[in-house]
Amino acid sequence: MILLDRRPGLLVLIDPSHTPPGEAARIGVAARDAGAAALLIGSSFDGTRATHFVAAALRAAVPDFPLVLFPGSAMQLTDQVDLVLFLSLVSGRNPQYLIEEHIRAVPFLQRHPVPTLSTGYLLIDGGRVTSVEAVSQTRPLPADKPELAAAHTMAARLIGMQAIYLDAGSGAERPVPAAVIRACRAATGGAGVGGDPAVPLFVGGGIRSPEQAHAARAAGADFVVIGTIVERGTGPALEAFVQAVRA
Ligand code: 1GP
Repeated sequence: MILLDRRPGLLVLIDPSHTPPGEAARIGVAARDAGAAALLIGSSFDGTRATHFVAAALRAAVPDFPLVLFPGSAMQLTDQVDLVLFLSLVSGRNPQYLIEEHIRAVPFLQRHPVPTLSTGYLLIDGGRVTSVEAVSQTRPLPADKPELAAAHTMAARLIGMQAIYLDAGSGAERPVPAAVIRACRAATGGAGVGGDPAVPLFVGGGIRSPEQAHAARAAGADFVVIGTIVERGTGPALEAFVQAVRA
C-alpha cells in the first residue's frame, strides 16, 4: 500500500482549517524534499469544503507524494487523496465517532472508491483540552495508565481494526508518553501474545523536537506525526525530524 510501504517515517499534518492552499502547497513541497513519508490532511473542525480544495492544491504541487486523509468527520471526505484513515475514536464512548460518521461516509465512498485503512484512534491526555476532545465530546485516556491504552488497542485489534493511532491532540502540552506507546505496540497483536510488527502504529500530538520524534519511534511508532510545529514555521528543520524518525 502506498503509505504502509514507507515505514518507518515522518508524516506532516496539514490542517486545512488554518492553512490556505498556497501555504499548504509550500509545506507539501518542503515535506517531500526533506524525505517525509507522506502528508496527512485533516482537522477536527472543518465544516467547509476547505479540505477538498487544500487536498487538490497538494495534489497539484506534489503529484507523486502520498496524501492521506485524517478526517474529523465525513464532511471532510474528498477524492483528492490516496488513502483515507477510517478512524474510529475507540478511547471515547460517543457513538457518532465510533460508527455514525462511518455510515455517513458510505454514499461518498460508493461514488468515489478511495482506499480506506480501518484505524483505532486513541486520544491520550496531553495536558490541555484539545480540539479533538472538545469537538468529539469524549475524554482522553489518562497518560499514566499504559495498561488502559493497551486494552483499548487490543480490543480494537480483536474487532479487526488494521491500524492504531495514538494522539495527544494537536498542540498538546505533552506528547504521548513512551510507556503508553510501548504498551500499545505490544498490544497490536490483539490476542495477548505480543505485538504484531505488521500493524501500523501512528503517534502524534505535541511533538515539537526531533528528540521527541525519535523517542516516539524508539518506543514503537511506525509513523510519527507533526503538524503545529511545521505550521508555525519556527521549529527545527524538517530534515532533522526525518532523520530522527529514521535513526
Ligand atoms: C494531531 O497528531 C497530530 O492530531 C499532530 O499534532 O499539531 O501537535 O503536531 P501537533
